Amino acid sequence: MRRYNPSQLEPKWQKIWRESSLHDVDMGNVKNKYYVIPMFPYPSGDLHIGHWYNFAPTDTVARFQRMMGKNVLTTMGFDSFGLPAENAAIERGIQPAKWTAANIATMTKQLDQIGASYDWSHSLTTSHPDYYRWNQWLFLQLYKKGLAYRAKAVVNWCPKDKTVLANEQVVGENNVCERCGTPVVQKELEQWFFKITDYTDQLIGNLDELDWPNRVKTMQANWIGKSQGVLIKFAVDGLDDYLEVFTTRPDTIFGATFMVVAPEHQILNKLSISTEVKKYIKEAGRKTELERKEGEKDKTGVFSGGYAINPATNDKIPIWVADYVLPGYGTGAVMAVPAHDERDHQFAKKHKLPIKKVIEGGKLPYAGEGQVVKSGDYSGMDSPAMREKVTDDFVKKGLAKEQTNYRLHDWLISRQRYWGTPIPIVYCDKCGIQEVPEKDLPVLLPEDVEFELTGRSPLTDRPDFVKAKCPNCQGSAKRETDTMDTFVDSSWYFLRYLDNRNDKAAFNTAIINKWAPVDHYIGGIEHAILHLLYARFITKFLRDNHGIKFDEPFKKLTNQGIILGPDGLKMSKRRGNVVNPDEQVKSYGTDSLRLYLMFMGPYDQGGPYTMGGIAGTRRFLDRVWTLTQEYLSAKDKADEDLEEVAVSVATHRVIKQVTDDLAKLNFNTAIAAMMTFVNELYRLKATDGVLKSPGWQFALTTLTQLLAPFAPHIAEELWQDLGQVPSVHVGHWPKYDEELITEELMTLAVQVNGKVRAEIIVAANSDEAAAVDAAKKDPKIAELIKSKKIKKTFYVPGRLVSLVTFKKKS
Ligand code: ANZ
Ligand code: ZN
Repeated sequence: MRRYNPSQLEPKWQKIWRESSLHDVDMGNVKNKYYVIPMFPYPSGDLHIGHWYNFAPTDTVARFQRMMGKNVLTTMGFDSFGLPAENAAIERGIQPAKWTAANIATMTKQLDQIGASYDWSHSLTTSHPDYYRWNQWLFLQLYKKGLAYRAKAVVNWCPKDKTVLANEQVVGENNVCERCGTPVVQKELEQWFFKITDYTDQLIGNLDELDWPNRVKTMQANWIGKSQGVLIKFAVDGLDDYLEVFTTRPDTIFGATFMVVAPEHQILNKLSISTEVKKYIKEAGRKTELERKEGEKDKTGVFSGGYAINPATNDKIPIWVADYVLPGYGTGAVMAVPAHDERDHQFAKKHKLPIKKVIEGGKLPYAGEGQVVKSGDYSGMDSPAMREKVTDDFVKKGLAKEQTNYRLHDWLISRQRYWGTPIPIVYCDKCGIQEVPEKDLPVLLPEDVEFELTGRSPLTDRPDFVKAKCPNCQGSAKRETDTMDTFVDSSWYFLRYLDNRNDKAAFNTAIINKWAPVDHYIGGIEHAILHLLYARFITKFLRDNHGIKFDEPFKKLTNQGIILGPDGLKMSKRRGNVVNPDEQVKSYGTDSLRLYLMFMGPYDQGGPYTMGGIAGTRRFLDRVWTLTQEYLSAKDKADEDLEEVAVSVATHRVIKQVTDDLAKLNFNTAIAAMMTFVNELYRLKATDGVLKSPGWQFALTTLTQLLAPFAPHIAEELWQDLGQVPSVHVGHWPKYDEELITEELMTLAVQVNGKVRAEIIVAANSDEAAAVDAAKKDPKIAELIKSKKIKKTFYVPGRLVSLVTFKKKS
């Protein structure tokens, strides 16, 4: 008998599929289109098990949909711009372009091992000019609409290297430059932004329509952070000026016992502040926004020396400066209500400021609703009612204005980095900012640059890049040396996949409108916010300006879970618990690895990778193989008259299970159903003695079909062995006969000593003996009655089986 040898048959089929272009899609046939992709990877150089966990199940979805009759497009690309290539260049003295190309070559080979049904002719690499040229085009479209603009923004700045640093390049307790150890300062620089805030309402509004995990929708909504409140003016004592605050709780205004402003607030220029306050402001300027949020618990702050007048009570209340108030949110000033706001409460305790309760409810700080007290004429009202009333009253007095605030800022897209898409702008002394004409795109990124250890972008040291001609006056101009955030690259690549060879346009809109949106997008939860938000924004922009006819880029989204090391901990080189997929393929084969990844747990949860586990799925495939080979050598002796109901019912049942489970991406239960089915076949084989009844051909061909999306290679081989043509992967998904399943079977509750302990499924015509027998074989029941003797049995056909045992046998 032929042995199952995946290391021979897997590469064989991969070659045959590739050479026959089996998975190349007919783009002209859009009636049944199904566009499913994983999130494309950054080419770090090694395909790790997390990639497999994203890509293999995505391919299973693609193969399943194809067999269900869909015209499926699935492909793969590389998100190849970004900082790691620059770091590698500095560490190893290799050009980012070369390093990236080498990594892509390695990963492409590793990707082949997955046995995925990619149509590689739709692939793309974002660091190639034929892609990033269209990034530049996109930038210009946004610019023409006023949605790409330049403005000052605070950045991390190393005064020694004279360079901007990303947050992760600011290290240590004292926030020093990762390269030279100099303390990092915050500096305002001109940066490029995309005006995503023009789309805020739609970005929230459309969330409802999406077939996405609720968790992701909530994260997006929180990130956008829509908050309805009021702007209220507080006069500043002794100045002809006022402090404006943003509050969502104007009903607590009688409890505002002090004010807090951000260290950056302009009012501080007008108050005469002490050196202590100046020092505090300077220190706050050194912290990043993230650190300020983290350090919030300390509630540091200083009294500014100034006072404001609470417009509700006319009390003079002190103005404090504290870095828990963020300059970029609301007005950068708050009315502090320590009785009803957690942060204000902590601050008041620490700095011994008065706390005045104005809402009845629980223990302070009480942030809920309740009856208003100590609030003048408003006392006695419910807090929501007061909110409306006090807002109205203050608006009438010209002291307040209703306002909706968002946490979402415009998208800062410029990076003072080399390995990214050059921004297509030049600066002319005479004409100012000038866009590079579309016909002159791409602005090519030089691929042979020198990395000075200064950390400065090598582009700034390349006169041949920087020197440009002004498109307006033809005079000399300077080219923009900032490059784009790589999130720009990934914000529309799924559209370019569809028309990736187009050298006249970013894409042909007619093709996009036929094939997009993506029907199913699968990837990690780490992209729940930024990548998806940016892709949604760019899609809406293209809809408004470039004829795209849909609102959202990804109809359905699935997030996979995380694979842990065999020890149950996060995989890391340091811990030595990293599982290398190449080695797993070598030892067990691609199909076993794919199957195991989908069997180990619910897909959105992941779990620990165990060697025993993959050995188990390999054993399962061995059993499938052996059974099929045994059948093949016995089938000539088939006996047409043999009874085959059991085989047939079991087969129809497993089709239904796997079909239903796959549609819901319940890979693990689908695989478990196939395992149960194979066990059942082995049991039937043992009873029949030989594999002679005609039902076996049906059972085994069906099994290969069901296995095909999961373990495509062994399925193809056995399909051929069973005499089937053409490829199992272009054939149809098996259908089940609903009647055969439901008519032939019934569910019975099993009682032990009067309590329902299990449910069993038995043939509909079972008599009492058969039902009792089946009940005793149920694992749960078997365990319960293990050391007991049955005294009496009881049977209600279609309803239940009841077992009564003797009290413990002595
Ligand atoms: C008084 C008050 C009383 C507040 C109370 C809350 C509870 P969201 O919902 O997130 O928009 N706030 C306003 N600007 C701030 C800033 N720049 N930095 C830090 N906090 C700021 O939060 C709005 C609330 O956050 C505002 O309502 C304000 O505190 C605070 F019982 O005003 B509240
Ligand atoms: Zn000019």
